[in-house]
Amino acid sequence: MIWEPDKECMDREELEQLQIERLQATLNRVYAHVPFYRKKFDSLGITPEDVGSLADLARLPFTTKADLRDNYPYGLFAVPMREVVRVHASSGTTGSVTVVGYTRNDIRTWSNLVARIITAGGVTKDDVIQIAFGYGLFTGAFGLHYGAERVGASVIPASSGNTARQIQIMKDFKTTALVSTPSYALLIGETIREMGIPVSALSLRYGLFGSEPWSDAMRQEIESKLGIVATDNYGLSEVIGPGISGECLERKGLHVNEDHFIIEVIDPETLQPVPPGEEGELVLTSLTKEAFPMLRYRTRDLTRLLPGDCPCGRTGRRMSRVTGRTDDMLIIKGVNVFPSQIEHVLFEIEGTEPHYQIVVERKGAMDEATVLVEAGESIFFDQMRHQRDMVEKIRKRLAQELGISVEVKLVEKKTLERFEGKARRVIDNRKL
Ligand code: DLL
Repeated sequence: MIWEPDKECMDREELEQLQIERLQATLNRVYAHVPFYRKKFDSLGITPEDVGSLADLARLPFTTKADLRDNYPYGLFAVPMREVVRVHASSGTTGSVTVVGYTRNDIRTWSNLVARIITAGGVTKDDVIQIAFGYGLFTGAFGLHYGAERVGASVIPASSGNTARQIQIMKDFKTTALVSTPSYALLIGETIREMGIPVSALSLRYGLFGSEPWSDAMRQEIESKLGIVATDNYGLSEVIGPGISGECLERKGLHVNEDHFIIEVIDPETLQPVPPGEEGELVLTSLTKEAFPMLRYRTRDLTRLLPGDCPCGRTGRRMSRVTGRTDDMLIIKGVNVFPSQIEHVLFEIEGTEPHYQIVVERKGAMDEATVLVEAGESIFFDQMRHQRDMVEKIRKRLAQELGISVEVKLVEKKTLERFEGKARRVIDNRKL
């Protein structure tokens, strides 16, 4: 099922015409109402009228997290507060908090966009959907909640945490769809096993997960533990929250809601577009937002645009999973390392659990990285020799994958911290 076929299946020409019209309206709006943008345009000698085609977008300045911070809290709002009906804030994992706002119309748009993604993920009004994101300033819970109500599903606003209670609700209320971070879904899956509840006692069918990077291997693990079909969806509060892109059941990349956002992928060094299909930093421009329009926002997220059409019929271009953030990237001994590379290796190795943490220290002038890996019970209580072999195997594979050597330490099952929201994989103790 497609939520808005007339919008989601537009042909490119029609879509681009709509994009340029909406872009011009957005530029007029920010030029008239947001002094920050007007100043930037004036200093570059650009007026909204100069942007006559989508190609002209490249002449506009980027917006960064620092710009949001400098204008904290309401400096980038394009409407007076009396028109703002909701305020959210970014999680602030990488610095200070940024504040975003929505008009009544924005909430309507947002709900519709999330409804598209929920529908693409298989959920209909016949489903009972449990939202296990933390309700609050975070956009995840309210975004998915309103989208699910828009679809007409029965929404259980469980919020995150209290895992045993989540499972009780899931069982008693006959939840058919789960919404959470992938790491929390995994924890729920493990806890279900520990509680001795067979998956057949649950009614779960679908899982819609997002808000942090995860791999295909992690998807398989979650699917088998929960007996569901899991889809990935992406968004960020600075641009709207969830609702920017999501997978359909083909699961061949995340369809971008291109009638509401223009997507660019750039080289973060040169700031030029990367060749089609290559990985780079995602840059997003909102086309319909009233309270908090966003021009060429540098998300810091790494992705690439995927070629070809999707059999589902949606024509919105697809982006690959977000593999990490440019600012998540660790530079260890001068080599770029992403936590997702480590996750990838661990999933390949039998006998390890998909829980890991990377600890980076500086000893003298040298970086030392240790990957803590949870070992499955059979390995941990096995002979020392087996443990040593396992460590060696992981070390070799990581060295191949990363191009540097790292230490590996096996730890007992359940000793690494579990997360009910976004997982924290890296502990960087270097005072850089
Ligand atoms: O996490 C919005 C969201 C909520 C998306 C629920 C999907 C589901 P923020 O808290 O502002 O907003 O964090 C945004 O999280 O820039 C990415 O780095 C990361 N992120 C979000 N979705 C994904 C995903 C929400 N599917 C930041 N895969 C973004 C990888 C993701 N990373």
